[in-house]
Parts: sequence; C-alpha cells; structure tokens
Amino acid sequence: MSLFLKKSISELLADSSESEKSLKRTLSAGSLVALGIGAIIGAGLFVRTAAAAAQNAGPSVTIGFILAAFGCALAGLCYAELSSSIPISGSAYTYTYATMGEFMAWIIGWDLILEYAVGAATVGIAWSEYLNNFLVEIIGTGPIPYEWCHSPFQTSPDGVSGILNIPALFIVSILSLLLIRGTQESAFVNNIIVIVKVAIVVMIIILGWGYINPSYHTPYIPEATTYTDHQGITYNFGGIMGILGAAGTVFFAFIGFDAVSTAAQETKNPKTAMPIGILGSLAVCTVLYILFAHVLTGLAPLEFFRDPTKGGEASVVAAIKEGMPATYSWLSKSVTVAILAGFSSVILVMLLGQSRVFYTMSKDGLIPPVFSKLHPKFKTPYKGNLVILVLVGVFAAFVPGDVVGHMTSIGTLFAFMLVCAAVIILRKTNPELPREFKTPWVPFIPILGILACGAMIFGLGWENWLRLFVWLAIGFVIYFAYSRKHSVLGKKENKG
Ligand code: ALA
Repeated sequence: MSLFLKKSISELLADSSESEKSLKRTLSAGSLVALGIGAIIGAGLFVRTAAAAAQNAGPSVTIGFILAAFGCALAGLCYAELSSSIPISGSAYTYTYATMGEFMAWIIGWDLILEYAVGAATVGIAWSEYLNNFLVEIIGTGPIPYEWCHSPFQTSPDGVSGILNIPALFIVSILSLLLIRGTQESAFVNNIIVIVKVAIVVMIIILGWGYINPSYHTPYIPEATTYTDHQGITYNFGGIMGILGAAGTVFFAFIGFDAVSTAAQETKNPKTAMPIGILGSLAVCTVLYILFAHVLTGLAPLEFFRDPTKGGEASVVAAIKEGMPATYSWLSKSVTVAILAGFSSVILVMLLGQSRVFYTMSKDGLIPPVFSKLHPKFKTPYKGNLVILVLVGVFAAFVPGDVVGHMTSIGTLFAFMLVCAAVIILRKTNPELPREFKTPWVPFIPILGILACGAMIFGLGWENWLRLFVWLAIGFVIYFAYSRKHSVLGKKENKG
C-alpha cells in the first residue's frame, strides 16, 4: 500500500455533506472573525512579547512582530484558498491529505498537536502567572507557592524548585468540560471576551503611549551578543539573529487565525466566510500587536523583564505598575481580569481545534474511533475531548512555559510551510477545482511564505529543531505501528 494515497477532492466534499448530519452548522463570517481574534490575542501578546524582548531582541521585538505577521499573512492567503476550496474540518491536515497523500497528512496531523494541544498548555501556563497576580492584587491573598505553580524543570532565583503547575492544570480541565457541552454556547461567551480583550489592548496602547521612556528604546536594535538567564539558558540577543529569534517567539501571538479553518464544518456558507474569518482576524491583530509591543518595551527597562521577581512573569501588569503612575492601578486590575478571561477563550479555541483535527483523523482511521464518537445530546466528540484533556494537562502541569511556547511555534511554522506547498501542488493537480478565494501570485506568495516561516524556524535555534525532530520521530513510529494498518483509505485501496 502506498504512503502517498490521496483522498480525492470530490470524496472529501461528499464526506463533508454527509457530516452535516452530525456536526451542527451555526457559525457565520462575523463569528469566525471573533473566533479568530478570540484565538489570536492571548499569551503570545501578554507573556511571550516580554520574553522575546528580554531574551532576544529588546525593543526591536516590534520588528520581530512585523516579520512574523508577514509570514502569517503569506500563509494566511494560502490557508484562505485551501479553506475556500476544501471547506472541511481538519485544517492543514485535510488539505495535505488531498494534495500530498496520507503519510504527509499524518505528519501534519501529528504536528498540529504541537499547535493546538501544546499551544493550549502554553496559554494555560501563562494563565497561571496572571492568576497569581489576581490573587495578590485583587483578592488580597498571598501568591500560590512557587512549587505549586511551576514545572519541575523550573527554579526560582532563590533556589526553590517547581513541582506541578496546578492552576494551569485547573484551567485546561474546566475548559475541556465546557467544550464538551458544545460549540454554540462557547462561541457566545467567546464573543463577549473578544470585545473585552480588544478593548484592553487598545486602552494600554492609548494610555501607556504617554509614559514611554525613550531611553528604553535606545538602541532600538541592540548589538548582536548572547544573553544567559538565571537558569543558565543562553539566547542569541540583538542583531539579525535576535530579531529572527524574537519573530519565532512572538509568532505564537498570531497562532489561531488558522484554527478558524478547523471549524469549516460548523460554518454557514464556508466558502466566503472562511477567507474573511482568516484574513480579517489576522489584519486586526497585526496592527494592535506592533503598537502594543512598542508601548510595553517603553514602560520598563530590559533588566526588569529579565527578572522573574519583577517583570519576568505577568509582564504586562508588572510593566504598567512600573512605568505608569499609581492612579492607573484600575488599569492593571482590569487587565488582570481581562487576561484571565481572554486566555480562557484562547485555550477554548485551541482545544476545539485539536478535537476537530482528531475527529477528522479518527474518521480516516489514522487514530482510534474513540476520537470521532459524538455525544448523543451535545453532538461533540466528548471522549476525544477527555483524552485531549489528559494530554494537554500533562504538558501544562509539568513543562515550562518557554519550552511549550517554542514547541508550539516551531510545530505551527512547519505546518504553515506545508500549507503553502499544498497550494502550489493543488493548482497543478486540480486546476479545475472551484476556488472562491485564490491566493494571488502563485507560486511566488507560497514560496515566500515557506521562506519566511523557514527563517523563523531557523531563529528558534537547534534545541527547538531537535524537539520538533523527536516529536516527528514519535509520530512516525505510531504511523507505522497503528495508522497505516487502520487507514480507511488504505483498506479501500486493498479491497479494490
Ligand atoms: N495566539 C494565541 C496566543 O497568543 C495562541 O495566546
């Protein structure tokens, strides 16, 4: 049996109308943009921005944002073409199955676990940082002891070792249970959170702008050197490598616009709604991010963001307190609450994306049937959601935020590269396919997308390349041990 068996597009589309009977179609273009922004603005902006400034690029993290946005826009144009011509759940996985065959589809499906499940864990860990802030500033209790809100691989500057990140585990559990109740309810809550989240970002930009200290922005691009943190981890800092590393790190902040495409089966009129959802949410966020990063790095010096007891955790609230007058304590308090709610919406969309990708892979026989078994009343793949909860929970509880954050970025960048390649291939193999949205200047745009994402992968450094490699190697073993034998397409082929 060939590793390169492809699903035919007509079969895919037929499957899709078949599945209308199971998943409910409730989302419009507007709710998709909201779903996109809900997934996009989160830990990338409120946690990873300060980390990228501290570890990689200083104020030139804004240039990292521009590079990351550029890569995302190119990949976004490719996603939009694919999602408008193959409007089916499963995102990059489905597109790859139709264009590059089963083995590549498996690789991408496996890789998407990094984006969605590991991404959800990253945001859960970031949520835990802001929960501490909430407890101290708003409730007035002490912070959660270091060992119970950090991974065993983290040590505080005074030598306390983490054991388990309980708040991160808590939030991913609650949200998995909510998801089991159904998308429609989740989308409604999501819409409210999106409004609050955007309002907070705009407020910080407008109110913080007047307190930017120009000396913190000089030099804007620091000289190329290295920086070693208190745990002994060394980063390329400053210069081009610093900016590439920052771009790879803050790329996390853009992840999610593609999650929109995983909800195609639940969308009314997906052919037009999908491109609007994907590109619309990306455009709004890009503008906000660049302005926000400029303000954030202007409110406090670099050393402040490097110190875990100052701005190294819950960085945005810490920077407001550091750089703005005490009369703005209302702002830092509202930001804390908004971030807790906002991060929850991001986790929700990521868990949704993961469960839909698993749903589709399971229908194809590449993973066990339990992932596509729908709840009789809620019509959600509830058993799959529970398994995902365990997976995400392990990452959230035991792995440091920096590590899962970078794993998410590199896995997603790799998926984006394959999506760009898929557009070129599909134009050749299925030129007649109706495309409501066409990526302009093919193959120039997809090739540029591959190069931009490749540059960011390069900037993330060899430890992360190694992690991606090991992850994919585990995936290979599972494919040859299980998926290949159970593939629905493979079985059909054998019979025929
Ligand atoms: N873009 C999402 C975030 O920043 C994943 O949290």
